[in-house]
Amino acid sequence: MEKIRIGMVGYKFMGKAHSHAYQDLPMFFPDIIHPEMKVICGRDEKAVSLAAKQFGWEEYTTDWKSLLERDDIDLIDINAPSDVHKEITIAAAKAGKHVFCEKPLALTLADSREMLEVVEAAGVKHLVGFNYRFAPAVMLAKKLLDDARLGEIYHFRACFLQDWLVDPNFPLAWRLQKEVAGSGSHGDLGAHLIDLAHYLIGDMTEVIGMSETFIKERPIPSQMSGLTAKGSNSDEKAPVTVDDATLFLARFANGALGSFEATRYAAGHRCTNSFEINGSKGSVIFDFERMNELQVYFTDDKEDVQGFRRVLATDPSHAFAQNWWPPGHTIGYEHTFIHEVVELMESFRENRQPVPNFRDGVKCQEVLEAVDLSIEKRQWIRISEV
Ligand code: SOE
Repeated sequence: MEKIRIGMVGYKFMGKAHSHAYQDLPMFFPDIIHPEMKVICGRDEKAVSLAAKQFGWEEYTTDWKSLLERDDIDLIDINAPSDVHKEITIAAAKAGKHVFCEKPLALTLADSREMLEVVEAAGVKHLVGFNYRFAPAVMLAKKLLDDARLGEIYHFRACFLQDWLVDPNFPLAWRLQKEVAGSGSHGDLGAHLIDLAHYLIGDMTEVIGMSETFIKERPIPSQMSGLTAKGSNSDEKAPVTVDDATLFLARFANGALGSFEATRYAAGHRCTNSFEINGSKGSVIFDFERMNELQVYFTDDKEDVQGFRRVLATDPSHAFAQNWWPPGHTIGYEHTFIHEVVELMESFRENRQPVPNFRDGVKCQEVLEAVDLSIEKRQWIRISEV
């Protein structure tokens, strides 16, 4: 197999990020299987035709079902809003196509389980878009944990803080509508934290949460243009049906304690996706806004120089670094998607499932749902209950 031929549904924020990854990959990873950007699909013909040209797709269509009928497409990339993930995934897998789906996998846990069942029965490859795993500094934290260099783990403390909803006139985007997005900050931002927790620390056993919708109604958008849109032309308002912020506590199977905070109301925080891990032999701190760095502390450093050191994850010993620039020449957000696609392409060569796949997507959805249930019941919920 020389190339994986892609049909992509969605062309906005994630569509651009994925397209860029497909475009850039061959230049920096010449020795692996490459994607072929066949067809991009979107509902608005004018917009999708422009995206096709700008992002480098061979063709465009407004009918996603037509992608499934084509013999020259191997994989469907779904980055349209969450309410269409399930239908497209199931149809794609049944048509024998591999699936790369953005997070959160589905609107509900039951839907995500059904999606997993179908892709497994179809024997296709499945990848879920938890791109932050692929920041080399996060992968360095994972290596330190796997090598037991932080010892026994006591704490995982994570925040995903954004501030694009602080403006009460920010319009009612699809991410604020439950029937399209499933949930608000919880599924959009918290999902990334939950996945990082699973990747780095392991399974959670129980959770308890709280959430709030601070601004209950917002202007109906005349047109949305991404997260930076300000205000709306419409005077008419409609209810926000998702959480603005969700916080929860968790216990991990290995005995560690976790705390999680996801909000779009943290003024001044544009994209603070951060975590801290404390173990018996040391700690690490990661903040996505300084994504090339991992702060590392070891308890056995000599007392007179003890303290957090800033490790730049750009040396040849760090994940993916050899394919980029000389040490100290940093990479960005878009590279997490390129690394994600490298994992996808390598899974074809190595004849295995890529990671994170739909099993990880379902595990994340279990925690999302357990937290929702705990909020509803105002009590701790075991993950095994959902
Ligand atoms: C918007 O809140 C958003 O783009 C999320 O949807 C992404 O998953 C996250 O990576 C950045 O913020």
